[in-house]
Amino acid sequence: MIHVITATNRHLYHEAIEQHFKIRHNVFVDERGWKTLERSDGREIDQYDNDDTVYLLAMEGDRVVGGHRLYPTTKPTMISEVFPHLAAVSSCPSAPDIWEWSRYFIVPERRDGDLNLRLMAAVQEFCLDEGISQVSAVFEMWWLPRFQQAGFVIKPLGIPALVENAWTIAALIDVSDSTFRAVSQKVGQRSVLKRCGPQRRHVDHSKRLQQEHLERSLL
Ligand code: A1S
Ligand code: SAM
Repeated sequence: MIHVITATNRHLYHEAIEQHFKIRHNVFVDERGWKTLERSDGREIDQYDNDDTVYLLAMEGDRVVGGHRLYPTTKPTMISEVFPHLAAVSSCPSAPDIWEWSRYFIVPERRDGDLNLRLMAAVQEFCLDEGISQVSAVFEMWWLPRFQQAGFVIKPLGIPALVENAWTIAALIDVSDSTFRAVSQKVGQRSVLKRCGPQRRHVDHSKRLQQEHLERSLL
């Protein structure tokens, strides 16, 4: 199953979260060569890993085999802080019901297509459950046919540009019942998510972050 991990239930997943930071280092720094993310402790962690991050991690027993994360766009995001030029046609997304999606990975031994579909289903299921209507993301162009195969509807935020020699685009991806139905039919399961321990409502949380930011800026 794909576990929903946030600040409210993270105490149940300490080992899994640490394992996933190490896998991310292996995958994104060593395999993908994203050297700006290299850290001497072998854990890949950036400014979007904090109490507001939601991790959707695929686990087999205690072993993390894949995952991705979501981050509220009512806070500064990777698009607004690192890649605003990729959203030059529209503006950088910022709304309680839009979350930024990133760090999608599968361990090499599970790259057979099956887990990939479940991870695609997971983002749609989680967002539908939570009232999140779109996710924003920065991704290399080779994701486009992958999204199309999964039935995802994409709206570009700007024109593609080279990021470290890879053609990359920022886009919004719609969350919908029809997309979720299409992808979960391919998976052959109605639900792929597992929730343990205390949960929070994420759109409400994102609204609170927006309000706090507004109050701070008025001081
Ligand atoms: C992005 C942010 C997200 C929120 C969106 O026949 P093949 O091997 O060519 O088929 C491949 C390719 O078509 C394509 N593909 C995968 N990696 C590619 C790359 N680096 N460059 C160009 N094309 C690539 O997908 C097909 C299937 O890939 P796969 O690895 O055999 O299997 P699977 O199970 O679909 O896993 C795909 C992912 C991307 C999850 C896996 O390869 C992985 O974890 N890669 C490292 C992490 C990564 O690059 N993540 C994307 C950036 S976050
Ligand atoms: N979509 C990606 C993800 O899911 O994390 C990141 C965007 S782009 C496809 C890949 C490039 O973004 C790489 O060159 C990587 O070094 C850079 N990158 C990823 N996270 C970053 C961060 N927090 N700050 C600066 N650059 C980052």
